[in-house]
Amino acid sequence: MRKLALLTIVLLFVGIASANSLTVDFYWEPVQPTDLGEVHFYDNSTGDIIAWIWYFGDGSSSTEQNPVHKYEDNGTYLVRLVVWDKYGQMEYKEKYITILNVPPVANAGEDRIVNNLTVTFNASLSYDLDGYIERYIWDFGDGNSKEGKTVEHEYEEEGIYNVNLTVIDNDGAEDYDEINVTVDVTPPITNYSLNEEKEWYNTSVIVTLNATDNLSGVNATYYKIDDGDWQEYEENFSISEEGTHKIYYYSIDNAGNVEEVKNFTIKIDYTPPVTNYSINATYGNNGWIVSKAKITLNATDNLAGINKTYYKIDDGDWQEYTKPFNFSAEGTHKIYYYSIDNAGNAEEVKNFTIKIDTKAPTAKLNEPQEGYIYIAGRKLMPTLFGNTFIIGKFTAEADASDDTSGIDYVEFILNGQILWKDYVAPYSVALPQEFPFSLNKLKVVAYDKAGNKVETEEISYIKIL
Ligand SMILES: [Ca+2]
Ligand SMILES: [Ca+2]
Ligand SMILES: [Ca+2]
Ligand SMILES: [Ca+2]
Repeated sequence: MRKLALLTIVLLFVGIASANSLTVDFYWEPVQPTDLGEVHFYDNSTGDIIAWIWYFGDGSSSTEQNPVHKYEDNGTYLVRLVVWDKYGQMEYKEKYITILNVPPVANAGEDRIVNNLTVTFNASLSYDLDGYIERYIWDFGDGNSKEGKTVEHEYEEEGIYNVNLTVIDNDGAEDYDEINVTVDVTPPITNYSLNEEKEWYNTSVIVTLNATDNLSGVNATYYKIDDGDWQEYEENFSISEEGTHKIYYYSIDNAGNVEEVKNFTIKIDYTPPVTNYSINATYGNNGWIVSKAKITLNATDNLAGINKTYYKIDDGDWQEYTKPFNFSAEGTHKIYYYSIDNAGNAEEVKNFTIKIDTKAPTAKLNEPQEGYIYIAGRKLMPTLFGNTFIIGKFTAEADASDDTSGIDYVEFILNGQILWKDYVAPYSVALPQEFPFSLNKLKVVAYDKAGNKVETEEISYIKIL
């Protein structure tokens, strides 16, 4: 019984002590909450608390010890916590909680490159999580500004502009974003260069294209050769096919401006000219010319055209051919010739032989001589009145020579008829014996190989036997 009484006293004491120590307090997390997130309230009171009532200040309440509450909007609210202990005591505490607005997020879009002075700006990727954006203010970077979610602005000139977007939400909070807008309305400029500047080439040609752009930079350069396909230029290329070629080219900048197509011409010729000769002259026999010769060189070229024609005679100097020339040197000569075209292609040297013999040979009837008596082929003595007598067999003899083409043959003409043609020196013929006591006339005609001839004077003789 005593024991029980002591326990009761102890319990009473503790109870009184607890009742006396009832305190109320609370805190919340996060410390600076927003209207987007939940707020965790924590009871921090002491005593034998058996009941809690939270008044959140926005009209709602909770009887949990550590409630979670979400505010619908930012603002400052008076939070009250009321507690009761098992002894019936009550305490309360009030604190102001500030629920913050969540600021908006501005989004002006990506950096842009445009090829039009009129540019549309769109801020629709901007947002405000806990409300809405009330104002969109654009600063176009050229001293002008405009308000609106989507706006259009016309720049006066091309350039790179720093565009700023300010957004303001329904609680007055702001955010900024900026983008660079490159306004480029000028196409790029492409130039070409060649490894060598010439009108005609006899080698392949290396073409280099170089493009520059004022603002946005060159995106790509294209070219095509003659009727070929357009291809993107990456590095220099060569043109090697013979002929006249047109190369077309242009570039596009990163804004999409397209340069007008330009072109240039390359002319390639690998083929040497062809020169032919012709000889205007009177031809005799055996290819011999028996007059002056006029020599014409005629050159043609497939593409570039003839630059010069040269010729030389035998071991002489080369000279430029300008017009047909006369040639009259006696004998056999070689004429060399070739041409060069305007691309520098030289023809292989060719030659032809020209043989000229304009001079008659010389001839002389050696036997018989006029004014002698011949017996059995032997010359005996001169006659008194210059007559010539031949008795018995007799062989007439002649000399003939030609300096240039040489003797072809010698004719012995007896009484106007060809008695004998002798092709081999010494030239001779046995005189006929059929007509005794006849008066005869004999002469010699010598021909050179070109067909030139010479006649000796006729001599007369009386054949006795
Ligand atoms: Ca907001
Ligand atoms: Ca440009
Ligand atoms: Ca040629
Ligand atoms: Ca001759």
